[in-house]
Amino acid sequence: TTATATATTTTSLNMSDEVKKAQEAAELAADGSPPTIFDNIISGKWDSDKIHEDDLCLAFRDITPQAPVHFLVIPKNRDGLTQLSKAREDQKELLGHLMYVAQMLGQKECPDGFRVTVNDGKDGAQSVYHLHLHVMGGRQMAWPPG
Ligand code: TR5
Repeated sequence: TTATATATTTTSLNMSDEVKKAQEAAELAADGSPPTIFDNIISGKWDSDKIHEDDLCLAFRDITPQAPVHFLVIPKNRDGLTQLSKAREDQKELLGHLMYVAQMLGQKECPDGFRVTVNDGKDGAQSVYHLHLHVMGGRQMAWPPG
């Protein structure tokens, strides 16, 4: 009985794993990675407080602000840029554009200065795998960061 129960459990686990994989595969973004919440923001499916949009990027306010001013700048087409350390050489211009837009909006909203942060991977405490620049300001920032 124990063996049968174990076999049944294993089989149903395998089946649900397969179903899960199939569901995930069906939902993969164009670059082959799972989509993130930012896809819903880019498509307009979810509301966001947008402060800038152009052909290449979008900037919107962070839902959990860590400073009086806290917004994110993201590429509209992720194209493999799940995180900064996945950047390809042909994406240098896009990376420069994101940085340029970050400072343009940053100096407008925070004339006394601001901070631009990119969290990369586990040790960088990244939680959303679609590259984003955090721009924070409107108060004295501390150093070193946590
Ligand atoms: O931790 P990392 O560096 O990956 O930053 C992800 C950021 O996305 C965090 O600062 C979150 O607060 C932010 N975030 C998460 C959600 C969200 C958001 N910013 C704006 N709008 C959001 N929506 C609608 N949903 C989120 N889950």
